[in-house]
Order: sequence, then C-alpha cells, then structure tokens
Amino acid sequence: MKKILFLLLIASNAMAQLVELPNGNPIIKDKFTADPAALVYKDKMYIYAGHDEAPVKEQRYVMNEWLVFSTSDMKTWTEHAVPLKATDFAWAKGDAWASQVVERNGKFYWYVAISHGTIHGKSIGVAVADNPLGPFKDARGSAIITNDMTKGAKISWDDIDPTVFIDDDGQAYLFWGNTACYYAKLKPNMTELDGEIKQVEVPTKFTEAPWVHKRKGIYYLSYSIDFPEKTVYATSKSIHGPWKFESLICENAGNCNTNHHAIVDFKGKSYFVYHNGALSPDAASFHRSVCVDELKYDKNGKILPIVMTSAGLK
Ligand code: FUB
Repeated sequence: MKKILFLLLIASNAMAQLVELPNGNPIIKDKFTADPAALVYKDKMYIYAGHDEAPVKEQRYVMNEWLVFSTSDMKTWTEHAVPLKATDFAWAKGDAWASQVVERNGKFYWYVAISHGTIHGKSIGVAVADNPLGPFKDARGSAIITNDMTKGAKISWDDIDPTVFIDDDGQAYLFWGNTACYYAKLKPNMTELDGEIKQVEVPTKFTEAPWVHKRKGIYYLSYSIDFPEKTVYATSKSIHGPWKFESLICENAGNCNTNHHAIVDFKGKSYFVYHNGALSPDAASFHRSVCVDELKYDKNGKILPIVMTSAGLK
C-alpha cells in the first residue's frame, strides 16, 4: 500500500510539471532557455536545453539545470519535469552549459559541459537514462573529458559543447570544443573514449557549438564562428575530414552574443533549432530563448540560409 501511494505521489508530481506551450518563436516563453539539442525518437522530437537563470540585468551565466521539451506535431510543445541538474554530477561544481542527448540500444546518453570540481576548467560529463525524459543519472562518476586532456587552445573552457554522432556502421564520435574543435571515438558503451583525442581541422576560425549530421552520404559539420556568433557549416566525405567550408547558415541574432544550434529531421522535414535573445529586454546574452525554424537544402545538398522568424513554423 505504501509503495502504491509513493508511486501515485511521484506520478502526480510529474504530471503537475507538464505544461503545454503556445506556438511561434521562441517556442518556450515562460522561462529562458539556451543551447538546444534535438533528439527524434519514435514519433516525437525532444529538445534538451540549458536553463538561463541569471537574475534580471545580471550579465553572467547562471545555469544550474537542464530542461526537456517534447512535441509530436511541431506546434505544441510540452515541458516535462526537470530531468538533470548540475548537482547530479558529484565531481562537478556547477554550470549546466551546452549538452546533447543521443539514443543507443534503448538507452539515452546525455553529454553535458560542466565545470569540474577539482581539475581546473570546464569538462564533459555523461548521464544515462532508460527513456528520453529520464530520470538521468551520472553514467561514470567522473568526467569523460577534462581540461588537462586537450592542448589545442590555451583556455580553461575549450572542453565544452559536446555533440555525439553515430555513423551508419554504429561507430559513435564525440565532438566538442571552444576555439579548438576536438573529436574522439566512443566505445559501444558510450561512456568511454575509444582511442586518442584528435583535433578537427576546421576550415575557418572556430568559436564553439559543433553539430555533426549526415545526409545522402555527406557529413555536415556546423558550428559557431566569430563573436558575436553566427552559424556556418562545412562538409566532408569522411567523418575524419578534410572539411570544406560551405557557407553561413544563420546570422547573429543581434541582441545575443552566442548562437547554439541543432539540425534534425522529423516527419519528412528538416529543422534548425537555435537560441536568440528575443524575449529579454536586457542582458539578452544571458537570458536566451530557444526557437525552431525550417531548414532547407538545395538540389545539390547545400543548406539554404535560415531566416529567423517570430511566427515560427507554419
Ligand atoms: O550557455 C553557455 C555557453 O554559451 C555554451 O556552452 C555555448 O555554446 C554558448 O552558448
């Protein structure tokens, strides 16, 4: 009986946190959200985002947790209970920065950028769950990447913005970086590196926010460039490069100095999920909002520039 009451309590708490959100950009209007990553699983799209919690007018990142939203029609978004917090990584000391969730063999792996508690600088952790809404738990009890493992940039925040791509042959790759872009193979368990860390020869300057996807046999590496940031992309016939610069995908929003995106296909269309400062009257760089617009390719597979809209998807 006690067990049933306990389960009912958990279920009612989870239900209480389900919120249906109105259409249009930004797709989340009741709180500030940043660094979106998208996952398509079964008949839903999930967006995982950091929560910008800086007090009004404070010009700094205050990010303690990650959030998850889902849709089955790209019109109505549902917010779910908070699935992961920076404090869920006992070895870390906070800063719930950019992240991505991928699915493998029915498990969901959430790669996050976070400040390490004892090794100076940012690091990457991985959490795991049995379903896309969690609950997620630290999968290793330690960071998979720490600042002392990479030497491509002399800064303490070059090990951020993880993104994972699983190729058609089942090999998974972790890409990440700021100023320098790195990649490494992952073992099938998704929680350990398989071999050395290599530096990606990005064909332009690189700021951060890499995202890798594949379409019709071509690999696409999209990333943020400059500061304030714009999103550009390069292509390659191999995940190991060489990468050829293609073009700009998305201009800077104007009122927010970062741009962080995901590119994903869902129900026959492609989408560009990103953030801007549309909802914030001030400190918009630290009060960001997730938006979605359609992404289109021309007949040669080139990505057409995104026009940010407030109307959102039709
Ligand atoms: O949100 C904190 C940092 O700002 C992210 O890790 C970067 O991609 C940039 O959006």
